[in-house]
Parts: sequence; C-alpha cells; structure tokens
Amino acid sequence: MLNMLVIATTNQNKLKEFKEILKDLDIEIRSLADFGPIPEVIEDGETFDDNAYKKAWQTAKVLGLPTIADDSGLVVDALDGAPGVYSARYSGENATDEENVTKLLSELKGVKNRKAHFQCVLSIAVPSGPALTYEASCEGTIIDDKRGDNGFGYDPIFYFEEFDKTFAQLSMEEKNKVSHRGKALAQVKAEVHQIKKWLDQRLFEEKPPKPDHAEFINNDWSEK
Ligand code: ITT
Repeated sequence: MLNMLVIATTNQNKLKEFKEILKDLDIEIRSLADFGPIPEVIEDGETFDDNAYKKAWQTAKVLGLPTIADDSGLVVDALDGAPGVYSARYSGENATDEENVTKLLSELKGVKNRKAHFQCVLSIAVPSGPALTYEASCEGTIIDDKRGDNGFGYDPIFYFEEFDKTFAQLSMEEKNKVSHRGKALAQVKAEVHQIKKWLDQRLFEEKPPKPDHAEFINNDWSEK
C-alpha cells in the first residue's frame, strides 16, 4: 500500500509550496533533505514535460520510491517563449533570481507587449518508469518595477490582474490558489484516490529496484 511520496526539488521555495498544498493528504511526504546526497539531475530536456519526468523518474529510481517533481518557468510572448525551460538559469548557470529578473527586464526594454504566463508540468513517477503528468498555467503581465517581498524567481515582476498585485505581493496561500503550480497540485489533490490506486498497482507489479552494485564494493557485510 502506497504511503510515501518524495518531492524532488532543490528549490526550497517550491518545496514550501508543495508541502503546504499536500499537507492534509493521507500520504507521508518526504523531501530530498530526508535522504543522503543523490546524483544531480541534469535538466537538458527541450520541454517542461521532458524535464519534469526526468527529475521525477531519476529520483524514483535512485530512492526506490514514488516521486513527484515539477518543471516550471516563465513564458514571455514577446520573447518567443523565453526564458521558458531556461528560467532558472536565464542569465547563466547558478544565476540568482535578481540576475534573471534584471536580464528579463533588459530584454523587454521598449517592448510594449508584456503578456506572459507561468507554466508548470508535474510528473509523478515510479522507479520502473511509468508516470502521471499534470499541467497548468497562469496568465499575467511583466512590469518594470519590482513589487513585493514574498515568493521567489520572477514573482516581483509578474503582475496578476485579478488581484491587482504581483505574485510577490501575495501570501503563499493566495498564490497557491491561482498559480501554475498551485493549480497543477490541486488536480493531484482532486485525484488523489485514483493516483494512490495507480501507484499501488505499479509498485505491486514491479520488481524491487536492483541496487547499484557499486554500493556494495568494499562494504563489510560480516557484522550484518
Ligand atoms: P528544481 O529543478 O530543483 O525543482 P529549479 O528552481 O531549478 O528547482 P526549475 O528548473 O523548474 O526549478 O526552474 C524553475 C524556474 O522558473 C525558477 O527557478 C524560477 O526562476 C521560475 N519559476 C518557476 N515557478 C515560479 C514561481 O512560482 N514564481 C516565480 N518564478 C518561478
């Protein structure tokens, strides 16, 4: 019987949003911090879907547990969809949120069309490979002046008309109700019973994952 789901993200702000939304489910939620270091997942997919699946499946394989991951980002109409899957490293590897925002605003200098949306693809994978996918987006406008201190990433310049605020001016609860990740996770919550059944079947059918033989080199079993 499925009783545990791992959230595979290294982004602490995302993790907080995930945990808040999934907190009242009857499933034990674990994060990567609950395990020892695991190999980094290289996000080299061309789509949010590719990357979400890669993060979820690779983590599920390594830990031998069902895993949920998302790939998300900002899609700006006037920039042909950039930064898109490159949102986290728009101004270079290990870029800070501040640097990414600065680069985006400089690319949009003098541009009138400020339409954009956040996109989120969630993948729930089992170690043997099959996965469920959920997708959601949230429309907004990019503004030049940063507003608000909450959230992360591009939140201070993502203006959400319905609330007349940027995402960084919303509480986490407010943001989770309307955001791309919040909406995708709401679908997961709505289908949690079917998802549990689906995971139970896959986990029951599959053989336990084989441990990497390298783990056992130099391992002294004599006392075990
Ligand atoms: P993980 O891959 O470990 O989950 P990450 O931050 O690298 O963490 P992504 O590859 O999915 O995650 O990149 C998402 C980037 O898109 C993120 O770093 C932000 O720059 C932006 N982004 C995604 N969701 C956002 C949100 O709700 N608010 C603001 N920016 C967001």
